Formats: sequence, C-alpha cells, structure tokens
Amino acid sequence: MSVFAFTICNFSECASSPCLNGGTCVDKVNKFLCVCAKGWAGETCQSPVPTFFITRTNTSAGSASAASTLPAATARLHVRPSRCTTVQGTTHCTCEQGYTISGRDSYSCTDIDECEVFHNGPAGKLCLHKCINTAGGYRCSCPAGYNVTNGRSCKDIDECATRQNNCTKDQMCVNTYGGFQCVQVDCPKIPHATYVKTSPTRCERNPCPLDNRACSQTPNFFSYHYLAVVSNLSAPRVMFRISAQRKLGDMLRFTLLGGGQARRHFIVQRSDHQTGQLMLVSPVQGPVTLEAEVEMSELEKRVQLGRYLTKITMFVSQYEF
Ligand SMILES: [Ca+2]
Ligand SMILES: [Ca+2]
Repeated sequence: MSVFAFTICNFSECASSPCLNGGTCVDKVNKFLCVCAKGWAGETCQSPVPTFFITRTNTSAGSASAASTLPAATARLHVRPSRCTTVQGTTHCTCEQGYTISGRDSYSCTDIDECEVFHNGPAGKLCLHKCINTAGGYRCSCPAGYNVTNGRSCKDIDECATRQNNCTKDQMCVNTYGGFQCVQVDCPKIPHATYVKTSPTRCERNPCPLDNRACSQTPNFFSYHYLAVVSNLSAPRVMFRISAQRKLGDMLRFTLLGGGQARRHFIVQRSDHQTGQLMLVSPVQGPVTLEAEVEMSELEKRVQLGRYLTKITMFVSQYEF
C-alpha cells in the first residue's frame, strides 16, 4: 500500500519534481504532497514499502520448523504497515499489538517473536511445552495426549474416563500422563499352589491341602497396583504403602524383591508396626515403566504364617507434566 506523507516546502519545490520513484507531486499552500506509486512510501517516496516476508531469522529450531510450515498467507502477515501521523513535521508511527517498528524507516511493523523475546520471563516459561510464534501473537502447544489449559499449561487427557482407549473388556485402562495403558492381571502359575482372581487386581491362593508344606509356603495372595507419575519426581518420596488390614502374627517383615532395576530406584521401609512403604530413592526420566515387588511376611514366634505379595507398576511419563 502507499503511504501518504506531508512536508513543508516552498512553492518552487514541486516544480523541481521532489517525488521520487514515479510519485506524483501535488501542490498545496506552502506544502507539497507526494502521492507515491505502488510499492513506495516516505515523504518523497524514497522508501520502498517492504514486500511481505518472514523477518524472523534468529529463531530456535523448534519455532523455525513451525515457521516453515506456516501457510504463505500467514507468513505474509508477519510484516504489517504501521499507522503514521505527522504533527508539525514530525512523523510518529505505531504498530498494532504484537508488532514492533522495524527497518530503517518507520513504515513497517514486524511481528514480535514472543517465543524468543519472552521465552524465560520473570513469570517463568511462556509455554509449559512448546511456543509457536504467530502473526501478531503466539500460542502454546502440548504433546499428543495433552490439552492446552490456561493458554500455557498442558493437562493430561484421561483416555480411560473419556473412552478414548482401545482396552478390551478383559483389560483395565490405566490413565498415564500423556497416554494410557491397557493392563491385564493374569494370576501367577507357580508350583504347589493355584490362584484365583478375587478382584480385577488381586489373586488369592486356593486353600492348601492339609500337611502340604510346599503349598503353605507360597504367597497367600498377589496384589497388583498401577501408578502413573511424571518424569523426574524429586526423591526420596513415598510411592506406595502396604498395610496389614488386621493384626497378623506378632511381627511383619517387608522386603523388596526383584533385581537391579527395582533396586536402583526403590527401597522398602517400615513406617509403623503394621505398615511398610515403597520409597522412590532417585528421580526417574521417562518414558519408562518400572516394576517393584514387595513381600510382606507374617511371623509368629519367628515362624512364617503367611506371605503377601504386592506388585507395583509405575508408568513414568516422558515429560515433567
Ligand atoms: Ca508473534
Ligand atoms: Ca492420559
């Protein structure tokens, strides 16, 4: 578009063809006015009106890739004309919100890349996950499995509650941060004992034949629990508590079973006479699934009366939200 500008001159200046680049000079009383040809602006049409282009050069890889996918029509909007007023020979130009004066002249406004400029402001990150610069503004985006909330945060979608899952009717849906898991509890098959499912997350041993010592030493039940957590939770922290629901024997013993993976991240502690707790001892970066198995043994005068196994599966998300 053309920009009109006024300047004070004497009568003879229009005669000297002051308007450049094909501009038309119009005589006024003690003034002249240049009506500029298309593509030129300024008092004497000396400035080219910038062709619309993306001026963002110093962008991060993330937003650069976002820019490259912008449709051309959107990209053109990253430069807009300014609004100029001339008062007593001084020109003041302003921009729409989200734009700033750019270039040597004041006639064009460039989109402010809020993602770069305000990336780490006093109020923290502009966007919890990813910032996408737009013409005149910006927006935040979240990974798949999350919705944007409050304009900047990411909230997990509960696929289990909203039926956006494909778990079969034999499976349980476990909502996780950024996704979901379909889990299926199959009772263990171990020698000397048989187990029956008494709830979706519990298998109990069938009564042992009298005097079958091998059977009576197998776990009385297996209990299954699923936790969903975000990455890099601070540690140490209690992840799970195991309590005896009734008074069992004269002593309870809690033991962490299993090998390296569980022992790298977990310990088991007693928190009171009847309760043991599974502690996370080091932060975990996901996505990863950790499993821990805690045995609670019931003893009476040091003789084992029963064993109760709790299997805890922890789904750690990829992100810290
Ligand atoms: Ca912007
Ligand atoms: Ca989810």
